[in-house]
Amino acid sequence: MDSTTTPVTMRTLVVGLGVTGLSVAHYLHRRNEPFTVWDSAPKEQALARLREDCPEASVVSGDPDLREFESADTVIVSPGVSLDHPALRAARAGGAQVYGDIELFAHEANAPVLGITGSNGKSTTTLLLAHLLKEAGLETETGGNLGPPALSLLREPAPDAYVLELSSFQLEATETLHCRAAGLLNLSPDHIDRHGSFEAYREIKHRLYRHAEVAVFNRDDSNTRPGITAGRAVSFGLDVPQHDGDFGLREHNGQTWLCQGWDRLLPCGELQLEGRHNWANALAALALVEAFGVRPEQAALGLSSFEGLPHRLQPVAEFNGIRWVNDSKATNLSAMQAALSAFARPCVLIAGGQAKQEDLRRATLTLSRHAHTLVLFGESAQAMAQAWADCVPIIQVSDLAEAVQQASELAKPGDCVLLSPGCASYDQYSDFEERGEDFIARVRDLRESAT
Ligand code: UMA
Ligand code: ADP
Repeated sequence: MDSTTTPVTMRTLVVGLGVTGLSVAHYLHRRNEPFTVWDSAPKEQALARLREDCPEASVVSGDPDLREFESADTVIVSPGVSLDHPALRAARAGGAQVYGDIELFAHEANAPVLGITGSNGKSTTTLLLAHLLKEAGLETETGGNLGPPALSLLREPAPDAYVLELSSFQLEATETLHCRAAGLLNLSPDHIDRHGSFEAYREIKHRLYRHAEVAVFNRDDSNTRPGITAGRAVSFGLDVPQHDGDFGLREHNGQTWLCQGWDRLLPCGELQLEGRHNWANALAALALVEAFGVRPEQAALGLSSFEGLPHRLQPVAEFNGIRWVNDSKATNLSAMQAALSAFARPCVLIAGGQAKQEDLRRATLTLSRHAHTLVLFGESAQAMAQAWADCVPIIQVSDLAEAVQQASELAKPGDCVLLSPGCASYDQYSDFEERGEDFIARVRDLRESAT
């Protein structure tokens, strides 16, 4: 899309009526722009909300009428709908501009934007960054992929900054987003079914750097290194930084410190977040905050009051000498490996669900170092058991209830039982939150029956 033109024209189609579609509808309604919503199977609740808030909108459901798409001028697509969808191909063939809600947001943003993407750690780093800015006395609006949708954040008077978590699905449909600073945390295979290959996924993630003033990258992950077209680059990593402006770790008096160049900022032990991966997230947040004009030594003061998010290495209970930890948000192998590595002692690991297209053998070394027993459940249990048979004792069960029961029998005092599935939840749950809540409820039942 041409960044100088108004993005919405007369024949506008909104594709998808989830939270994004509704936020787009509200946006168009406020501007008195006529539009039609298409959703293959809209939810009754979303329809009711649309009818109430935007009574002028027409809605089409079921199979798309390709002629409607061919004659559209503008199609605003929800992130869950692939740009390869036949209806969107028809729209492009007919000359329509096709883009997502973040592109609309980019045209409307009335304050600097800090953008965060990556395969893992986006939500944690986004909320940590917002927390640091707030502690520094700045007002932010925070959302995007972690919700609420970006367009719903826009307000007058403008906040000091918008902090956005951005997914590959959103970046794919974004052209002109200008970030004061853009952080790409890490890259490992994810959403390959949608993007076709790791290279395509990587390229889409790099779109965040395109109009960024400062590109924050992870020097431990060469896939995140920005190309020459990006703005000023600042790196973070879990080693000693080689340049004054970069972020990393230093040892001092027996403690590991977060630092920038030579300057020590905070001992890692003062973070409430567990695991070295969270040190990386904290360093990325500091780099982004600095790009916004807050001094890292001031921002670091806010790090220790951040408690982390539910379902990410969330402590659930400790009884009979056993710790139970919920990391249900680990929906890919890299997140599962990061979680396992966060514990000093080997864990009983509960894993499984709907596998992503990943090479399971990639996790064998971490499993043999950090798990003493594996309890596998869900659709992928059989494939995982086969791939990991020679590195750790395995028990296969049918669901999480059974997994918790088995884990309680296998764990010894001093152990940690970790739910870090390494898989999506959709085979047995509606989302990772439902899976995590189920785990928490079962662990609490167990604790009650144990006391
Ligand atoms: N739909 C169709 N045709 C299709 C596919 C979907 O009509 O081919 C319709 C569905 O019937 C449904 C609507 O589209 O009514 C849903 O749209 P959506 O899937 O884009 O979902 P939203 O509710 O708009 O939520 C989206 C993000 N969803 C996805 O990327 C799949 C949410 O991220 C995000 O929080 C929200 O926008 C606000 O920005 C979720 C997610 O799973 C949490 N993200 C992925 C992840 O984190 O790994 C990328
Ligand atoms: P995202 O929004 O990218 O899914 P979250 O912050 O919600 O990221 O964390 C998702 C999962 O990834 C959790 O299981 C968490 O423990 C793990 N995780 C968080 N940060 C990292 C990181 N930097 N590297 C690898 N795994 C991480």
